[in-house]
Amino acid sequence: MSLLIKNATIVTADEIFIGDLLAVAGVIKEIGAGLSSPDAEVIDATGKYLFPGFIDPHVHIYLPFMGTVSKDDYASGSKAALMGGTTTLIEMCCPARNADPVEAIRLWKGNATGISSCDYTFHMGVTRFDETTAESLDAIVRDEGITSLKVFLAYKGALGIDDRELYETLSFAAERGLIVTAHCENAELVAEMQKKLVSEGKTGPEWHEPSRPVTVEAEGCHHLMTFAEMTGAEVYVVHTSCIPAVEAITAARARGVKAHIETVASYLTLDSSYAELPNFEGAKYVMSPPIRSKEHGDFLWEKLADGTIDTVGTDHAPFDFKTQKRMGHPENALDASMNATGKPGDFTLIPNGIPSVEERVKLLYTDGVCEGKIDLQTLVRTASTNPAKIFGLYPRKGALEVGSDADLVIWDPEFRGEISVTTHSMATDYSAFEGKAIKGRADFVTVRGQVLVRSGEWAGSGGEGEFLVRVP
Ligand code: DUC
Ligand code: ZN
Ligand code: ZN
Repeated sequence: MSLLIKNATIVTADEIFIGDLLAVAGVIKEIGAGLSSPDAEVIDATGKYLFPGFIDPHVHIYLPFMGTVSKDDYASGSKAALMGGTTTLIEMCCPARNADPVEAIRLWKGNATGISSCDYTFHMGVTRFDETTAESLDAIVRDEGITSLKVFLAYKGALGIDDRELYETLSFAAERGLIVTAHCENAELVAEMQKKLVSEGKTGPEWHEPSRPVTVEAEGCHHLMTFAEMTGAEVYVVHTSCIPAVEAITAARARGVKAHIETVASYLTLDSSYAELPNFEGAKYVMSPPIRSKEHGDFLWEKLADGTIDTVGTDHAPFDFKTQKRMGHPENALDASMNATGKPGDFTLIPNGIPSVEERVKLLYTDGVCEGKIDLQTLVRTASTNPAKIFGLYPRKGALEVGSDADLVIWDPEFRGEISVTTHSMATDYSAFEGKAIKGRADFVTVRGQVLVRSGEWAGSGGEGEFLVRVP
């Protein structure tokens, strides 16, 4: 099946021009002016942007975490992604510390196979490094087509690893040309701050941010940078939220460390006041690292625009408000054993995460492009092209080039709407962006030429996505 998109304003990471694009058998066949193809479905994109499919480099679809499991599956998660213009998902495979890594990646892949409508791959979580780990990871790279790893410097006693394990993971990756993504917060400091605040009776969601202040994140980043410098590993800091964290990474870059920086849409468009909302509503905004005060968000926009920050993901981690987030409510604590003090009901029990895979591009467009904080090319560069380049998917993904996959987003800049839980496709019972006015939407979205969103409506049937094999 062929698709001919006419008169679009074609936007890539490097240029903007008006033209036509012909996709045949799932790949881009021709880009130019006055194209015709008798067999093709023709879409008139006059007055609309044509973007390469957006890539979310950081999502959780299946996440057993903090005593519960995230809410989406690949049916809802990939549909939500596509409705928002995201055509490729890179999910974190996060096995329990005692789990077998090969079994884990097969479990995570199995969740997506035949169900995901997006194309997808995984960062392999290293939650333990012992004498068997190198062999398992080699098998995962060779047999499962994975080339990026994920480590947590936070979540002590759960997903987190210690310094010896960090050293071994980075050395292993450096030897094999793999990239290591990392959640950077000092786990000991978080644990101590949590204990202190809860013992002082500071138990509401608004105390989550003070328990993991910017210094704690900056220390985590500096820590990772030191280990990357010592081992020569290429690293990627996920969900960078604040000024000192970016500064710790740029200082390391100046010393020659190969480090990439990701931020997420929630840090750019929300601020710490949301976690202070009454009636436990603040729990909706609890994620880690926490959402910071506005000055940090402003700084992140600047660093996105000037190219310091490489990518924007979401850290989509969907938990229901009425049940899961309420695990940290005094009246509804489900598992007192996880509490830092042994008492039920405090912010340390609120599952960390914000559902956002559907909203990333809308938020970047509305609050970034329309407000003059970033230009269209920066949108494409940070939300599509750079993730593809960094994670070995370019130019199959992240590009509008002859031979690239026909992952296409026709964006209507005139559309005006509002974000709401009543219309979103994510499985959660709330939206962190409820009532937000939105400019623009993904009108048509294709994955390898298959039209999965048509005139802003879902047109997929599920399972159209493919696993993306990568090689180091
Ligand atoms: N941070 C979150 O907020 N949720 C999932 C995991 C993480 O690192
Ligand atoms: Zn994280
Ligand atoms: Zn994450």
